[in-house]
Amino acid sequence: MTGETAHNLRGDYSRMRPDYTVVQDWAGYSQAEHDLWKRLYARQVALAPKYACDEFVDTLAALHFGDGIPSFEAVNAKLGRATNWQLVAVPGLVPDLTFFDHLANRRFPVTVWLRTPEEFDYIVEPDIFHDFYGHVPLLFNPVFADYLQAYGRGGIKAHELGAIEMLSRLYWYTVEFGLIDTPKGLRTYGAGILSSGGELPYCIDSPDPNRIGFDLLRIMRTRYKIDTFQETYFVIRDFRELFDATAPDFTPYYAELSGKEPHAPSIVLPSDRVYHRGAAPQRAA
Ligand code: HBI
Ligand code: FE
Repeated sequence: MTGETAHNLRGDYSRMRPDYTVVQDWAGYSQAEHDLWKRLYARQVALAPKYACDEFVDTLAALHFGDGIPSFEAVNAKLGRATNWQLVAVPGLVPDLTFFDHLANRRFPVTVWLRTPEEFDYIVEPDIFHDFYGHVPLLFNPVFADYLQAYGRGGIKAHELGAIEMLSRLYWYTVEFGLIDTPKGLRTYGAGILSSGGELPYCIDSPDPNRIGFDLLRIMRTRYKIDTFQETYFVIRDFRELFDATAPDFTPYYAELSGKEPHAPSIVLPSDRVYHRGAAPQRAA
């Protein structure tokens, strides 16, 4: 989310440090919250083998955080050894530049509050289940972990160039809603999908959305919606493709795209490498 300010968000921003980090206060979670976490986890982990990439499923199996809300401290010991990343507790969404700065320093911001039972199926703002269950397992993958740091560094530069909107589309269509082509067929690695009860089967099984091969400039020019299932998913061949795409300096890409009309989320272009053309009627731009 870009441009959110603290006053219209759910978290408690009253006791945060200048870098927006807070204490997780793991002892403060109620049994009801731990039980809700267990229900959310049980639903998603049952679907993971069929729809999530192996890198996610294998790490999930090794981490054992299904019994209740995890303590970031406990996971940080393992995560630090695996890829030298650390989780930092935050009250919720933080300003773009703060977010990028944490990623650029291999710190992943994880929200401390958990959704209500009424939000079991859907929540707009990222809560601890989305941030932790969706994002943390892939931080154990060395190539993906390096990609995320490169994204953070790119974000700081994009902020200076006024290009955050284009760069956040890259994050949206990869880190949050990306698909990956595997010998077993298409799978997802996107946190927004992995933590969603409905979108996890939908992104692979539904005939409605487009599924198009990864193309950096195409993605940075394609708008997205934050409150519906995606109308288009982009497919990488492997994480190396993602990391290599972020190696060059993006300044010339921003220059090439500036002034050009962004694409609607549902469009399919003649230049697209199409895995699946969506059956949904082309919605209004
Ligand atoms: N803050 N805590 C948190 N988590 C996010 O995923 C996040 C954020 N701030 C901004 C943001 N994401 C995106 O808009 C970035 O792409 C800029
Ligand atoms: Fe996220």
